[in-house]
Formats: sequence, C-alpha cells, structure tokens
Amino acid sequence: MTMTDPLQVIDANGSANGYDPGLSEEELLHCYRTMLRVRAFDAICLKLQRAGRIGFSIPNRGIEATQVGAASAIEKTDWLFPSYRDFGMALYHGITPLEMMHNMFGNALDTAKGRQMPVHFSFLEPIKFYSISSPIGTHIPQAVGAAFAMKKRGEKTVALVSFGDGGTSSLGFHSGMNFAGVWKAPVVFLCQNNQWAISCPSEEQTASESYAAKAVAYGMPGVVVDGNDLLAVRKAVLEAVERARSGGGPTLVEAKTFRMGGHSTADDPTKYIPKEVLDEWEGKDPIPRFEKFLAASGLWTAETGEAMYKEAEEEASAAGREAEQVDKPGLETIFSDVYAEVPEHVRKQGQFTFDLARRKGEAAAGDGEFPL
Ligand SMILES: Cc1ncc(C[n+]2csc(CCOP(=O)(O)OP(=O)(O)O)c2C)c(N)n1
Ligand SMILES: [Mg+2]
Repeated sequence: MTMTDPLQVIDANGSANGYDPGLSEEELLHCYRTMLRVRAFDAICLKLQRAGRIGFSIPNRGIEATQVGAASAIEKTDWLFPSYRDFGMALYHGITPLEMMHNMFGNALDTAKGRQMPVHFSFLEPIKFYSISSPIGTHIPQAVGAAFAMKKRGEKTVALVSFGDGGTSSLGFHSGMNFAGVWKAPVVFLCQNNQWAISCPSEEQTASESYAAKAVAYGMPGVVVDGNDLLAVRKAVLEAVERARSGGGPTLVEAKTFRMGGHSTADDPTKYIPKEVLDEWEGKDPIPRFEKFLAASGLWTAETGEAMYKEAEEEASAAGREAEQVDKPGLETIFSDVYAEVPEHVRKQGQFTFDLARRKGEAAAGDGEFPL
C-alpha cells in the first residue's frame, strides 16, 4: 500500500470486514441520522436561498461521512476549529438546526449577532465550535496555539482543525503544521480533500503525491482515508486523537471526498467539473454506503431511512420558518462581546451613530440598502 491508497473500512457489500468501530447501535444510528440531518439542512438552505429568504449558503452534499466520522472521534470537551462546510460536526455534537438557522438569517438570536456571513457558525455549548473564518487557513495556526495552550495547562483535551485541499496552499497551513510539529501540540489536522477549491482542481493546487504527504516535512504522521466511508474516517481520526491526547503530537489526516454540489450558492459546478466526474461521484454517495453497512447489521431498511429523512427535512424547514420570524439584532449590539469595557471614545462614537440612526429611522431591520 502506498501513502496515497486511501484507508477503507466499509466495502462494496457493506461489510466492515471485522473492524469494530467501538460504537453502540444507538451511536451508529446517531451517526446515520446526523448525516441525514446535514443533508436535509443543506437542501432546505438551498431552497431558502433560491427563494431569496437568506442571502447565501455553502452546500456540503457528499461530504457528510467525513464530517460525521471525524466528529464522532472527539469528545464534547475538545475544541473544533471548523471550516465553513462543517456544520455536520456541530449537529453531531448536539447543536440544533434552529440554532444554526438563527445564523443563516443573522437574527437577534444568532450567537454572532448577525455580524458573520450565513453558515459562519460559532458555538460554545455543547461543544466549542470556534467561529468560522472566511479567509482560508487563518484558523489553522489559531487551532495550533489553542492546542499548545491545552498542553501547557496540562489539560487532556485536543483540537481538531478542519480545512480544504485549497487550504493547504495558505501560509496558515504551513506555519501551523510547522509549530504543531515542533511543539508536539495535541492537534489533529483534517484536510477535507474534496478535490476542488472553488473551480481550481487538485492538479493545479499541489505537486505532492497527496496532501497527507505534506506531513513528512513537518515531522508528523500523515494518512489518506476514504472520506466517503464514515467508519474509515472515524478510525483514522480516532487514532490521531488518541495520539494527540496521549502526548504523541499532531497528525495530518487527508479525507478524500467530493463536493456533490456548488462551492456556494453563487456558482454552478457544471461549468467547470466534467459531467462524467459529477456522475461518477454521485455513485459514491456516502449515505447509501453507510446504509449498506447498517443494513448488513440489521439496523436499516429503506422505510426507516425515508422516514428519518422526512423527519430531518421537516425539522430543518420548521427551524427556518421560526428563525425567519425572529427580529434582527439591534444596532446597539455592534459592540457587544467585543470589549470587556467599551473605551470611552468608542462609546461616544457608538452613541453618536445610534442617535443618528434613530433619528433617520435606520436602526431597524436593514432593507439591503447601504445606509447613508
Ligand atoms: C485567503 C483567502 N483567499 C481566497 C479566498 C476565496 N476562497 C473562498 S473559498 C475558496 C476555496 C477553498 O477551497 P478548499 O480549501 O479546497 O475548501 P472547499 O471550499 O473545497 O471546502 C477560496 C479560494 C478566501 N476566502 N480566503
Ligand atoms: Mg476543496
């Protein structure tokens, strides 16, 4: 086996070939249900965006197994430094679709108080889901710094940082990998190689034989895993998490998967990905793959699967309806959570702005116009 042969667990017949994922039946079904909830949330967001009710969304159809398999390998006390497609990790750990919809609508109940783009979630409970960065790779050294701090404090927690194939070209990736290696920081690097960075294919992203190969230069193990095989992702990430937790330092896991949709709601992948490639990966959908495994274990039938998906769709759709009714954040919240104590000059400028907005009637929900 070369370094580029992806690790696989579930074969074409749904057999895990004797591998014990260490999950109860209930936990396996939680993984499955989470994948369905991710797909349903994604589908509903696409509809909301097309109907003009939210401004933007980031599809993640096709990468559910990578996210859920990886999320299943960490504990709630660990820290997640996610990429913008990682809402499956949040759902797995108990964040609700309604909490996520508050962000999609940027309403007053959004944890970021409407200051982030849609899909740029941040949560502290029940898992530390670090605020998503739009600039590619900036969260990678932040995750390494957090992990190093955990080590210095003698905590037994780890940081899981997730980014795309394109993210490996960022400076943040290289400085983060370097210092994680030097400091033996308890961090797991998860490169979600969906083979495209918007319209840039991997051939134009790297000359390495794999993304995992980049681990060698930074003195850590690198492994390639089939990202559409939930149990393989769990196995690889769990090994990496255990290494990090026990003082063995960082690991780079490359999960090879595919984005079965646009980069965002603002592009059309059929314009740059050949149809044969799109069709080929439709056939490798991670959800039916896991269904085969569950069916082989007597845990799945088409009827139960359909009923669960319908339930997930209704849940996401009801969350959308509810979040849409919530007021927009008040203008006065722009300094909330920013300063421990708002400096006097900022307070004065703020007051001036709030008074002006009140006089001109522009402190209310925006209408999309730039307020002059
Ligand atoms: C520093 C920086 N450069 C460029 C962009 C524009 N941009 C947004 S997403 C993206 C592609 C990222 O691809 P990848 O890391 O593979 O993640 P994926 O979207 O495929 O999950 C780019 C170039 C950005 N957000 N930040
Ligand atoms: Mg990518």
